[in-house]
Order: sequence, then C-alpha cells, then structure tokens
Amino acid sequence: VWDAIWADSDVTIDGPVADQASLRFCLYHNRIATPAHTDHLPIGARGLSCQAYQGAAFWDQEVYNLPVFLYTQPEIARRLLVYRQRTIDGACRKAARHGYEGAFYAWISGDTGDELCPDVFFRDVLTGREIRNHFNLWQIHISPDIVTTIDQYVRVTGDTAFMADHGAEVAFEVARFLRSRVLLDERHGVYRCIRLLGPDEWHENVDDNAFTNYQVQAALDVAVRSHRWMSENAPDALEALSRRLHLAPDEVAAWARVRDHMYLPEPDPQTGLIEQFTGFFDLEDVSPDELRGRLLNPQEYWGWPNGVAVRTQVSKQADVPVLTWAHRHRFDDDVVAANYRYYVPRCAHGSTLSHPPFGFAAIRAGDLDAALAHFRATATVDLLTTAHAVVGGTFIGGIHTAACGGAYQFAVIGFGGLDVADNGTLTIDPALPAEWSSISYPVTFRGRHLRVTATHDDVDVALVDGDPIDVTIRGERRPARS
Ligand code: IFM
Repeated sequence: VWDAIWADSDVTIDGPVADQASLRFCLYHNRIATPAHTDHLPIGARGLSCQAYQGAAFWDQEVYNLPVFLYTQPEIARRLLVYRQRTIDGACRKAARHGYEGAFYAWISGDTGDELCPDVFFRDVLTGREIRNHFNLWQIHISPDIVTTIDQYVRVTGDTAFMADHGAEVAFEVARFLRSRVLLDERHGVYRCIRLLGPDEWHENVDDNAFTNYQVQAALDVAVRSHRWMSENAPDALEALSRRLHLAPDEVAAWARVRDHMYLPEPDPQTGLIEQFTGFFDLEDVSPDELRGRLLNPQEYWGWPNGVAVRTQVSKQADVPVLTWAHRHRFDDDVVAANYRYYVPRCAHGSTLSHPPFGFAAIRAGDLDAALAHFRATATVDLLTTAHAVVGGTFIGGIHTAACGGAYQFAVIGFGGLDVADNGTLTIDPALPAEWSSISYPVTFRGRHLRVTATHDDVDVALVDGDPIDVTIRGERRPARS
C-alpha cells in the first residue's frame, strides 16, 4: 500500500538532504492524518497526534491538506468534499441558529458538521479571565473556501458529475448563507461583509476583510455558474435538487447581483497594496519584535480584545498573501511582490499556516532564497520546534497537518510550478531555489499519470500512462513526452 502511495505522491529534490527528508515527513503525516477510506470523516487539524482541536477539520482541510490529493489521488480529494456535503445539515443548523439562511460551515467541524468551536478559546493569563473569541461566529470564510475548492476539484479532475451529484447542493446552500450574511451599502451600491475576522485571527470585529470578500464573490460565482451548467447539462438533477432545497426562482438572480456588486478591496494604483481590512493602514505601524517587548507575560494572547497586536498592523498569520495565493490568476507579479514586501515584516507567523502563502508570494516576487526559508519554516515545524504548543492557556501542539499539506504545495505548486489555467490546461512553470538543482514529481491529471522533472534550465513532462495530452511548459503549449 505504501509503495503505491509513494509512487503517486513522492517528490524528489536534488538538494540538501534535510529538505528532502522534511518534505517526506510532511507527505507522510498529511497522508496518515487523512481518513482516505471514507467520506464520513474530516482531516483533523492535528491529525491523530493529540486531542488538541478534537480531531476536527478547519479551513486547513480545503486550503492546505486537500490540494495534495487533487494532483496525486483525486479520489481522496473527492471523499473529503463529499464529507462536506454529508455534514451540510450541521452547517444549516449553525446558519439557522444565528439567524442566517443556507449553510454556514463550522469553524471546527467533526463528524456531524455541527460547530465544535467554543465561545471561549483562550484565557487572559494575567487575570485568569475568559476571553470571548469569535472564531465560530465571525470567521466566515470557511464556507466559501469549501465552495471554491469544489470548483477547483472539478476544474482539475474534469469530474463534472461531482457538481451535479454533490457540489451544487453545497454551492447553493453556501450562496444562500452568503447572501443573507452580506450587507447592502446603499450609499455606494455595493455589498459588504461587516463584523468578521479573516485568516489573521488577532484582528476580530473588522469589516471587509479582503480575502473573505474575494472568496465570497468567487463562491457566489461558482453557485451561479453551476446552476447554469446544470440547467444545460443535467436539467433533471437540477430540478430534483431545486425541489429538495425549495429553491425559489429569483434566488439565483439575487446571488448573481451580490456577486456583481460585491465590494472587493483593489490594489492601490500607486503602491499595489491591498488593505487587509477597512482601516488596517491607519493602525499603529510597529514590528512584531517591538510588540514582544510590550508583553507583561510571555504567554499573553496577542489578539482580541485587548492583546498587544489589536491596535497595530501586526498580523498573527498570512492574510493578504492568502488572497494573492488563492486568487493568483487575478493579480500580477508586481502586486503580489508589493504585498509580500509590505506584509512580511509585519507578520508574527503565530500559526504554521502562515509561511506557505508568504513563500508562494516570495516566489512570484523572484526572491527564491526567502521562499526557501519559508519552505523550511513550514516543513520542519514539527521536527525542529515546539513553539506555540500552549497559547493563552490552551494546548494547541501536536502535528500541524496544514503545514504538512503546505510543504507539498510549496514544493510542487510553488517551486515546481504546477497549475491549471482557467481554460483547463495543465501548466508547468518551475522556479527552483539555488540550493536545489532539480525537482521531480508525479501528477495525476484527468485520467493521466505524468512525471514532471525540472532543473534550473530544463523542464521535462513525461506521460507515464493515459491518452496523449498537451501541457503548457513555461508558456509554450506542447504534447507531454510519451
Ligand atoms: O485553522 C487554523 C487557524 O488559521 C489558525 N489557528 C489554528 C487553526 C487550526 O490549524
């Protein structure tokens, strides 16, 4: 079994042996954390390594863990997404409980999909008093993250039946939730997301987090497009689903209206900077080190409501870089680079989810040494450090499975340059750090098995089995070598 798993997923690096070993460590842990045999269970944020986070899934599953399977064992990616459909009742219960429509997915999701995230996550170590965190209520991007990943799954695998059988229900219910969650700003004629938190968990109760708003728009677009696709290609399935969900005739038009008028914080035309949320650039501009000096107790929680970071531009983890990663086809290299340079000195990397988006941005900025440093910080986090095992009195240690998935994405999608263009073509555009002389990885794509081998000068894409296929290598379209 392991031989087959490694044949589908092992990545070989010709470079420092520690990079190779730590990457394999991550691949191994991502795989053993995954309930690959069933669509009834999620990937726990700490896998099976400990009881922290209760074996439950976060956005980590879709954004960090799952892409490994998308290109290696897509049937596992599929099961993880079916898990989201199976647990939609829990998400609908959560939406209804908070006065919304549709499916509001749990920030911490177990086997029923009900919200497991408590209201109180941390304690103030100075007073011993509870801190009311709003991860469960205001961190809403998990729902659109799931929908955009479903779209990505269909785009990469070509498994369009998935949309009709499973994905559309999730997309429609999430669209309902988002429509009921956004607010119409009548003065400016736009829809906004107010009172939320984005990936940077230290800044709660903010408005128009850029990553969230773009994800909301993208998820609504998936819902509208899937509805149209089903009406043309699977009308019977659409009719049955519409009946089951009591879909009113004007709902899809309302989703399209919100999509078309969603407020999206654009890059500043002069600087290229995207503001993390409204008012972020007005906050105090200090470094994480300076903030560390302000702590009264090293175990203090830095975030909401009174932590040292709250009134500053210091973020807990990558936020805008997650946007430029997830929507990488929307932003050019200059914008990605400008935001990388601005946000990296202001980030404390207080989560292992932080380095991968920064690293991808560093690759686009052409700073491959910095990217390699981010890769190593990700891939070795459980081998070389026990940092952040306890925060605000809560144990959050164990194996960081998101970092494990992030390390693969770093190697294959980042340095290895693997992507799927909007027109569905496989594209390979590697950028190796100086210390690596080559990388080689297998790719499963639309029924084919391919092997990509790249050095600093050459890229070879070999078709191992399956029908001939064109790939775009460094901008040039040609058939994979058979
Ligand atoms: O999902 C993450 C979150 O982004 C940061 N805190 C830990 C969670 C689980 O890994």
